[in-house]
Amino acid sequence: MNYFIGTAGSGKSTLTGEIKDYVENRNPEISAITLNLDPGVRVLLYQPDIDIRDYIVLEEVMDQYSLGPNGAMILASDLMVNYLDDLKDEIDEYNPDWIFVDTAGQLELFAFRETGPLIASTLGFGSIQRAVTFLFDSNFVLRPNGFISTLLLAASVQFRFKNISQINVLSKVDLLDEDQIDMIVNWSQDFRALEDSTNEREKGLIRELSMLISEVFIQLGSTSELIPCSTKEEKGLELLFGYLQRIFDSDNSKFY
Ligand SMILES: Nc1nc2c(ncn2[C@@H]2O[C@H](COP(=O)(O)OP(=O)(O)O)[C@@H](O)[C@H]2O)c(=O)[nH]1
Ligand SMILES: [Mg+2]
Repeated sequence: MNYFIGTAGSGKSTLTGEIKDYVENRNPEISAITLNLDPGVRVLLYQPDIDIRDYIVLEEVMDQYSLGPNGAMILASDLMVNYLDDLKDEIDEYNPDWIFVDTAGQLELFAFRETGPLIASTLGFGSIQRAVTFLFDSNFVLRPNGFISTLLLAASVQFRFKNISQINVLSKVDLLDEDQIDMIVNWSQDFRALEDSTNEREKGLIRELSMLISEVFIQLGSTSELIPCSTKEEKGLELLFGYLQRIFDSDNSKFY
């Protein structure tokens, strides 16, 4: 069971649909389903197998509680916990090998309120294996400042989902050239390279921040290393799925 988490527009929904197709096309013996946990999304390019919108309709929440779209999104996210048994029943009916979970457009709704971690622990009932894949949007990480802000977010997400292994993905790499991809991946592996790319005035701050962040990842048993992916060019899906399989293979209990 893998949760895709990232800032609005980082590519979560697209990757959810694409990785399911990738897994099923490449490995016909593996069954995979998608679960949409974004109650506010209007159009999805994939057809989710299980959909929170069957239980919660944003417009109805707005009407019923006289809320605007932002307030209704927060409430709708919180209300998801009322339908966990229904979601579990649907999952049981599919009994899949893998579940790819698409989360709310705005990551704070899922990651920073109580709902997300609660859902992840409740749906991860029994010995179902879970992972979080955090998306770094290529549009925002080309400069050290943007990179480090996203890294801070990734670290907070890892901190919120402490017991769950996290994989970090650089999404939409078709928007970058090879040198830029190498540079950013290098930053994620070697914070000194990040410091070297930073201007003199900010070097000290970047050094301190990156050391702290790296410590968060290490303490929680993961790494900040980025996997470059593009759904547009079908790039990196194999590598990402390989990482996910390794997380789950390291534990011999049943996984979803
Ligand atoms: N260039 C490019 N655009 C992408 C890629 N993946 C998603 N997008 C675009 O990014 C936008 C947001 O994607 P979406 O999956 O809805 O993001 P979400 O808000 O995180 O679910 C859409 O316009 C997608 O077409 C990619 O690999 N490359
Ligand atoms: Mg989405």
